[in-house]
Amino acid sequence: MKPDLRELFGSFLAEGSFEKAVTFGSGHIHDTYLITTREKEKDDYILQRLNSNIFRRIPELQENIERVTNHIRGKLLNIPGADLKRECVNMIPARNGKSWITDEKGNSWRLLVFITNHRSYDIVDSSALAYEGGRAVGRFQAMLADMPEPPLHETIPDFHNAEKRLEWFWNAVALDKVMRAAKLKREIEFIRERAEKMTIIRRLGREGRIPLRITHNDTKFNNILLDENDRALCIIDLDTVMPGYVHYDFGDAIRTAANVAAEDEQDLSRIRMDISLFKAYAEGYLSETRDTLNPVEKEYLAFAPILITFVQAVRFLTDYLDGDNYYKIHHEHHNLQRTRAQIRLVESMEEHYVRMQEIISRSA
Ligand code: ADP
Ligand code: GN1
Ligand code: MG
Repeated sequence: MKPDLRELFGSFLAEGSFEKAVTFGSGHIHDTYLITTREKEKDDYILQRLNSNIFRRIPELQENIERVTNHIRGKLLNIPGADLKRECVNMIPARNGKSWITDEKGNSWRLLVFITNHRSYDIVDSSALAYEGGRAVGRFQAMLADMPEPPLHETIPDFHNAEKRLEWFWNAVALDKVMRAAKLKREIEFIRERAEKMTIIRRLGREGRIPLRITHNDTKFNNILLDENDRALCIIDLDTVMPGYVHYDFGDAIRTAANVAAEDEQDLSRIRMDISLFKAYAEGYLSETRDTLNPVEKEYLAFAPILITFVQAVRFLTDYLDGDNYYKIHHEHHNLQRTRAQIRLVESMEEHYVRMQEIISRSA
């Protein structure tokens, strides 16, 4: 049975009356609806059914987002002319006094103010846009740098931990739950060949050479909303904001911002990393973070996109081997198509690696 979206909407202290609900966006995790209200002057809303297979502790997840959005709102209040409805995610309290509700089936739902007149891009096609994305992510990290104690909850443990991701991958290969491994020799070999060098960021962390900071951890470009002039407004999708290394955000952003094709492009010959998009993103990012990053963090920025794109390939392939339980898929072999696209992108990044290092060392 379909959820009664009107009734769910009524469980929150929103202004305006329900007009209609449509599914919205291209996220891979939650079920997201745009709720429009009848009154022109009232906000519209985003209603989300949270994916509790992936986020096991909804109260902790929501507490993180409450803290993060309150902190950012506090910063914006000190910036003259800041638009608090569009430059920050705003969660609407529920009638039960919390920031989410649980329906009779045990599903959790939350309501956000819809950020009006925004633009969102799955593919970036100009340096100006890439620069703006970099600036937004850098600014986001800077705004959260002075979050008071206690540390944020780890909403998905070991989220970007390459060692764990590889361990789970090899388990999925061994289990071969849906008998797909036999046809994946080339992809499995690609992962095996590179596995060892992908543990470097964790090792630097263990050795105390790079600090844990508060990072977003899901800086896919379509999680950055821009205004009608393509200036960054807001970073959304705050479920994974938690302690992390800056390389996670930098790498994941380049994975989407500098790829000239879609994340799941089927025609592999169309996939490549564009070095001028990389340069623009890096310059935007460093314009906000140059003074805070330590030399080792800077030294490994160029490697970060290779690491995160590799880990993304591992994650898509693990899900494919597991029978597609994690990411939303749109056809039977979608996770394999995504894996192959990410593998091709890693190869393209490897071809550009020396140039990427030069660009970072020049502008850092
Ligand atoms: P997922 O984890 O499934 O990607 P997101 O939180 O990113 O979920 O939301 C999915 C999509 O919904 C986003 O890509 C964006 O298009 C849209 N969206 C989410 N929050 C807002 C918001 N506050 N205002 C406008 N659009 C939003
Ligand atoms: C998911 O939520 P969304 O669609 O922005 C995933 C990211 C992946 C991305 C790949 C919580 O992001 O980690 O990089 O898909 N989010 C989660 O497209 O796993
Ligand atoms: Mg998203």
